[in-house]
Amino acid sequence: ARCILIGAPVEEGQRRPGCRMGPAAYRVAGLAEAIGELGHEVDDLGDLSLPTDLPDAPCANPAVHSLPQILGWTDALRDAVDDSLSAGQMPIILGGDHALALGSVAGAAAYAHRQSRPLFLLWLDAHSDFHTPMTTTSGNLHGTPVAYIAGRDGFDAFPPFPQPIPAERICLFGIRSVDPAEHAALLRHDIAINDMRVLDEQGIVAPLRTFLKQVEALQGMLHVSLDVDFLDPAIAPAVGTTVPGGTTFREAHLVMELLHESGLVTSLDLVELNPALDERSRTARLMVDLVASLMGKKVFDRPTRGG
Ligand code: DIR
Ligand code: MN
Ligand code: MN
Ligand code: MN
Repeated sequence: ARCILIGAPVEEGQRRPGCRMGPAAYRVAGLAEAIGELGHEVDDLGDLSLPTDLPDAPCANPAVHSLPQILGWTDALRDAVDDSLSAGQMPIILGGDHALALGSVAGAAAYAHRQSRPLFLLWLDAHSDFHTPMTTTSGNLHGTPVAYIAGRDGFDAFPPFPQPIPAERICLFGIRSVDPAEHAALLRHDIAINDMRVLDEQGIVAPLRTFLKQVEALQGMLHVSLDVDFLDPAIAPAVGTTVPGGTTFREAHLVMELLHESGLVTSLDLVELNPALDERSRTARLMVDLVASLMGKKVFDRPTRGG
């Protein structure tokens, strides 16, 4: 693949400072080198910056903060991802908190729409991020991208999402923290919810293969959004919203290896890394290793098993 790294130092989607250092931490941990060693072409676009003339955007929900900044980031990310897909590249977004996915997935959706290809979304996260700006009680917009992508109401301040992704093409994977308003809304949608209970019972392989088969059957594009808190806090401490009971080292690598073997991934977000909370870069290095698995790193080549 021809990869393009896009730094997105977004940290206004939540309240704890530090995610703006994420892109630098990935570079220090050797992300470009790890991808290059696997034989891929890799360019680094550098960091996007927040547009200076931000819209004045009042929100009916007084809890919501930093809306103008997030609207600015959404525009910048959407254009950057659309442009790199249009140039035949695989965008890898170095976050930055998860609010950046409001824009990155919009860019992928705009491109997919022009190509008349269906876009699928794999959301690797402890959280469902299914709030709207009207239902969030924390006011943190990093908890809203899946709702925007699915075309829920309540995003009046945002540009209309280009071609919302139908619920049956969205797969939540690894979730174990869902707020009451998200829970109620998820029950009204047909989104595949592979929460930790499902993964404990079935393992990661069967649910993931089921989803990937759907992508393959429609020759879809696949955007993967990887939140650091998908991982268990014991192996990935550098995130502001740790939730116990996350995926293990081996489970996470296996997800990445299966994604590689599928050959279906067309864009990728790496989000919520907060280097101020890391321990000698171990979370950043784990994320780099996971990307390497996604890009084809393995110990032995094995014939791909059908499934
Ligand atoms: C919580 C936490 N559901 C909220 N969300 C996220 O603030 O809306 N934490 N995404 O990472
Ligand atoms: Mn453009
Ligand atoms: Mn998230
Ligand atoms: Mn999360």
